[in-house]
Amino acid sequence: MLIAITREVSPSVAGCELSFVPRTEIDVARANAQHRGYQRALATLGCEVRVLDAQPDMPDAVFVEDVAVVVDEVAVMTRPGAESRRAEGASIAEVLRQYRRLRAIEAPGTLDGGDVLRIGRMFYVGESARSNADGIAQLRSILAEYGYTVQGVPIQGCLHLKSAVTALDDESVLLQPTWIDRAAFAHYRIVEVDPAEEHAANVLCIGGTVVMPACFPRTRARVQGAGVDVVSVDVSELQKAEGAVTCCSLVFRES
Ligand code: CIR
Repeated sequence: MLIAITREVSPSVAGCELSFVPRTEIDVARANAQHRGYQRALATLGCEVRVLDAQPDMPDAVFVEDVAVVVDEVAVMTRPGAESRRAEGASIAEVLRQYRRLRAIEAPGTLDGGDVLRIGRMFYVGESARSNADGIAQLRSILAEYGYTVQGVPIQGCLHLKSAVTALDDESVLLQPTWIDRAAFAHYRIVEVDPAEEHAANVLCIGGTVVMPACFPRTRARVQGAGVDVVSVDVSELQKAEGAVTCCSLVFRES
């Protein structure tokens, strides 16, 4: 059984961190409705969806992906790069403790889960404004204990590594070539986003199907053309908070 941890949208989401997206008004009720649609999509794909209460004082707390990295053997609590987000992990740690032993990234390391892309036994980690060399080195040393390899990857012009590249399956990636060097992923089959859909590289792969935002039909066609099944969800309000589909859940095997 797959567990998907999610958290309701904070009523204060309008005060979210923004780096590469201009601030526009967010309709919180609509964001919540879209978020429920996202949760339904995960349930349809076989996840047991857990929904944590909103954190009224933490605008970005819906983006649970950023506070932990979960593998079969361990959950690593991150230390998010944005100071405003450092308190989000405590309640997530309490839930993850029910499933995994916990480790943690310590200061001065910083790491956002959005920078961490797993493909098989490899972890690619974005060298971003949110994840520093110390945080990446700590993750490398923790995951090496379990036989995983961690490799830093430079990105430019976007928030996280997974803004620029995500996995379609263990052999294929969906990539935005203006934000990341294709060469780092040359040994995978590379599907590029449609040039008209700048933010389309963030998709969430669950059991062979990818969840992606509904507003990227051209890239969806490319992904389907590569033989990958797609489920589309409308997350337009969450995109205004610089989120997308990977960031709204932590998905892992129950045991
Ligand atoms: C932030 O800037 O931290 C949030 N407004 C968006 C985080 C999105 N996280 C993700 O894609 N993993």
